[in-house]
Amino acid sequence: MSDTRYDDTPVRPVPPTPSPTPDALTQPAAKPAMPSVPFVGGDTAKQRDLALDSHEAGSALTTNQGLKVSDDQNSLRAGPRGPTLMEDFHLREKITHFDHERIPERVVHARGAAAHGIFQVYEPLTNLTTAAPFQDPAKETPVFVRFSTVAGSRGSADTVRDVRGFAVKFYTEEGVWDLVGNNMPVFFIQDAVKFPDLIHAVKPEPHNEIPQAQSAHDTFWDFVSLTPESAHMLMWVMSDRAIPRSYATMEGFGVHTFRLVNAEGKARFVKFHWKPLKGIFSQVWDEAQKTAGKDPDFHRRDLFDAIERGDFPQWELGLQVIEEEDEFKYGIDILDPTKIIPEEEVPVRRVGLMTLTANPGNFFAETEQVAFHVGHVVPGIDFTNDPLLQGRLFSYLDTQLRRVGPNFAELPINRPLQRVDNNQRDGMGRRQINRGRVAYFPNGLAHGCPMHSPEAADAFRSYAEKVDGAKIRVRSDSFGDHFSQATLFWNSMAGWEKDHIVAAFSFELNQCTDMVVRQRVMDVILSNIALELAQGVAARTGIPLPETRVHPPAADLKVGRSPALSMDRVAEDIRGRKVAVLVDKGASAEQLTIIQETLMDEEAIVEVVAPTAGTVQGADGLLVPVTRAAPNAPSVVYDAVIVPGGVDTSALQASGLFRHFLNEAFLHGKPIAAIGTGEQVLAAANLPTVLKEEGVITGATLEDTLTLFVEAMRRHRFPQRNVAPV
Ligand code: HDD
Repeated sequence: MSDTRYDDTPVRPVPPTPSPTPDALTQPAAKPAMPSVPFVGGDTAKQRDLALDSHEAGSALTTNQGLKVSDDQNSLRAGPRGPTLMEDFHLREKITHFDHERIPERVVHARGAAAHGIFQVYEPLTNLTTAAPFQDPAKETPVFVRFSTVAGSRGSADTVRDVRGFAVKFYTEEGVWDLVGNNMPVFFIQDAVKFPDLIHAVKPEPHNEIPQAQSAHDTFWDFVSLTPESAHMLMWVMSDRAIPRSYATMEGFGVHTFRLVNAEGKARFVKFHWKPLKGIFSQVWDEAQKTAGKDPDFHRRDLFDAIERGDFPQWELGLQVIEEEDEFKYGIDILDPTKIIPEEEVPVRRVGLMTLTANPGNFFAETEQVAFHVGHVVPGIDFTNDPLLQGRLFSYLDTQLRRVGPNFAELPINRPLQRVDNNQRDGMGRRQINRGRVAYFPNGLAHGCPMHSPEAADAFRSYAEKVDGAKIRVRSDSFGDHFSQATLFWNSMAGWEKDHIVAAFSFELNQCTDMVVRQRVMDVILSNIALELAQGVAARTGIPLPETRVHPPAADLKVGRSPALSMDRVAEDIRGRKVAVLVDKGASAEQLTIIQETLMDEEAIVEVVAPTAGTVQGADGLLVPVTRAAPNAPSVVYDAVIVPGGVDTSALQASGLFRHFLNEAFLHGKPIAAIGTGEQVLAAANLPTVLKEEGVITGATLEDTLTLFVEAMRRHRFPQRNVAPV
């Protein structure tokens, strides 16, 4: 085709453009390989359902009206250097679609990542509930799980200090059930009417939109210090629970008390828990802040990569079941979402397993458009009068209508597995074609269809709770104790956890500039939780301790401990943990192989980090392939580090990057091991080399080093080095 194909005017030669010619686009030299479209994965009923919407690989590019496009890379113009023509419908369609690509981000929980999976109950729970996922151990219920931070916008970093959302959509054969929880079992407020205030306070301040994804600013602390019911939740958010190592190492909680209802109509109260099989582990604060810069996608990447390599994250579902007659037995109001029922009082019964097995095929279509709603329940699950839950029942439907549109339930990721049939009609983006003239009930013209199901055992019927009360705007007195459980949390922490909480409160308050706000947090919140906590924060912030306590001193109430609240634990294994092996020329290739094999047998991920990418010349003339160059491999993205020996480690010893790597790993309490001459590298980094009890392993044979190293990694961190967050 000539340069004058759009008009006859000869043109001056122009420099060659890098864009392919139309011929090159239509006549590829060889048939291209099929694009590897990530399959929506797995073979659950929901994934098969989603596959119906996938497009065909190898198909021709068309407009949205189905016209084959001859050239998608040059707009239609009057001459090669002339103006673009309005007539170019393909250009306009492509650009306008692009202009409309975004939907409003979630007002909270905007930043998230999700995966598909399955849930299986261990044994039938028919005595407790008719809910479909709990009837048959042989049945796999498809799930879609979205994890999120709360305060940050869509592009914010994963590792900020925040609550994490833990929302599970069950596609049951009786409809969709959403369990929309968090990684903390309580909430800041007791009544949904306060939610807009809470979120306005924590979001960036409205005059300058600062700070992003952080609670460390005046407006948040102003609000919570005037809202003492937030005291218990503040303890969780200032603990390391708010900076998880990964989504797979977080607990999840339904927070509210719900109801389980069985076939006889008998109801019991229930609290839902998700217990991660990989254990509960966190980062430390300095590490989390640095990770936010080095790898803002840290959690999203961890989830995606783990699933891609077949290391499927798993959680057991746990239930705390309370008989109706025991409603008032626990000294708290079970309708109060700022309270837990300690696991030591009502044990968590583990009833089933959730496994995440497949990544979404398209982030927008699935993770962004998924629409959760606490009101999506199935027969056998019901609500309680928790005033926070009651308000949520309104908010979620409303937000989905605004964010995703009136027909959000028809989108592939949201639609139930069952056929939907009712008289709701039309609205923007309607997919279903409802034929016929009848869109009302009762009708005779469609023989009464679609019909009610008064007799059907699997129809939803609300639990017939007796309600009788005056219309009043008051909070029950039973919601009045805001501090005992905050103190319980404090009492249950290990020493290092307390240190981290003191450091977190101090960091946040030192970011606040308003002296009245800072003092109020001390007077109203901290001093009423524990004197030791208040003293620790006072010492680091300079905020004076109050002379008298505003609230009755909770510490004087007989508050015990709940060991289940502590994260001071050892994991069963080191599956999915990431180890850096630091090498440079002269490293022992033989040792490296043994290290890799041993750790990979434990299903850890081993990456060889060297000053540059490519390969390094190891001892014995062997070439060692490098996974990542040191500038691309910050210590914060690894859980542990090991330095093999070699003929000559002088290059490693001299490397500033490696010295920094090792020091940072030490600061963050990570297991560190060195073998043979590798110890010289630790010494060159000025690290102590005799701290076996504190996770620095030296002076042992290769075999013993690896045994001790795996053992140390099961403990995750050595906070007793006591250098990390301060
Ligand atoms: Fe909420 C999203 C969890 C209280 C209003 N919430 C949202 C998500 C999670 C939670 C995990 C993200 C879902 C997703 O991944 O798409 N929210 C909670 C928990 C709460 C809670 C555990 C307390 C126990 N939320 C809460 C209240 C209100 C809302 C009291 C309003 C009165 N939440 C919303 C919302 C969001 C939302 C505005 C924003 C985006 C969305 O729903 O889809 O409706």
